[in-house]
Amino acid sequence: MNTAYLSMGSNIGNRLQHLKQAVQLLHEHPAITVLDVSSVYETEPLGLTEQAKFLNIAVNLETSLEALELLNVCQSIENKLGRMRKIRWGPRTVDLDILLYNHDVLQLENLLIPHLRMHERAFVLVPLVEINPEVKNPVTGTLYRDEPAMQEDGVVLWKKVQRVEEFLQQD
Ligand code: GSY
Repeated sequence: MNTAYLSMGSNIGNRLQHLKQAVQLLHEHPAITVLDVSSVYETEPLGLTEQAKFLNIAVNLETSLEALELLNVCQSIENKLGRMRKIRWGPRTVDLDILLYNHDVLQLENLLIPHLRMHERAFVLVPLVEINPEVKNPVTGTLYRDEPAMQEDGVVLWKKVQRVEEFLQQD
């Protein structure tokens, strides 16, 4: 069995609902068990700053899928929930990024693990470290909680979450 960490973000429409639907679809997949979901954080947009704030979460899951198969599942969830990839750095209904897959380092054409620049993004690190403070960069061995980006502003706790079921049931 493999373990993976995902980052999810939404800044269009009912942001919380989009994140919940994405987690629900992962949860329903026969080869995936969602183990943990972070609290929900409201975050300042990176890239195009003239856009709505994001809600971001991190998810820990267990899966029998290979990394590329998991990527396909993530992309089909993005498509199902109406993500459009028209504007680079632009607004999105929901974005699912694989951050870590076991302790693997993968450099495939369409998949980099660990996710490129994740260690520089507070909106990725803060939710990730909440669900596992011991998680390390598989390339450098550095604890993600020790990354300077953890101290950046622009990431505010929006809704406390303690269990996956609670997250999926909340309104
Ligand atoms: O990389 C994921 C999509 N995204 C985000 C995001 O999820 N959160 C914040 N705060 N800014 C972002 N810019 C992009 S692109």
